[in-house]
Amino acid sequence: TTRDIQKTFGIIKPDASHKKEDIFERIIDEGFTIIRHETMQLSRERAGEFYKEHEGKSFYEKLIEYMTSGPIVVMALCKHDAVKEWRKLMGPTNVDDARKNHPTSLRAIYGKNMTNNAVHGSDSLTSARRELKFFFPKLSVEPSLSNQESKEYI
Ligand code: DGI
Repeated sequence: TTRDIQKTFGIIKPDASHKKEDIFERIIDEGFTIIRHETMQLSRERAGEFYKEHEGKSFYEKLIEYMTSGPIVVMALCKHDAVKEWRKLMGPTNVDDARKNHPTSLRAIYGKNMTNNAVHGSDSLTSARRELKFFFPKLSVEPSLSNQESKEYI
């Protein structure tokens, strides 16, 4: 069921990465386990591959510029229903909407505008598996695990 322990993938984007410690604290307060985290610089090539579904869209160039403009923090997160829960903690893509309607979300607090929106999160279990593999190739990406089993994987 969706209450099973899941893994999801998140990014703290370039202009929130200096707030990494505050954001980690909030993530842990919300009941997530940060299984892995790594600060890195994304190349244009890797950014393009990661965001290939958006290639050709009006905001694509801006998005690639932004994501390669400074260090990012990639994270493997674990919780019950982690995919949905992490999206909820992030808040909506549009920071104005986040501030108005989800004022305690990470995008409301750390986001600046539609492009510079502080955090990324996988939007489904399928993308979580793809994105975890992309950044953490050695991590097991079982789609869902019972509490009992999860001990062996985390
Ligand atoms: O999953 P999300 O990050 O919430 O949103 P997404 O997968 O649809 O888009 C990926 C990122 O691309 C998003 O975080 C910000 C950027 N983006 C999406 N739609 C727009 C956009 N940026 C601009 N400037 N305008 C858009 O309409």
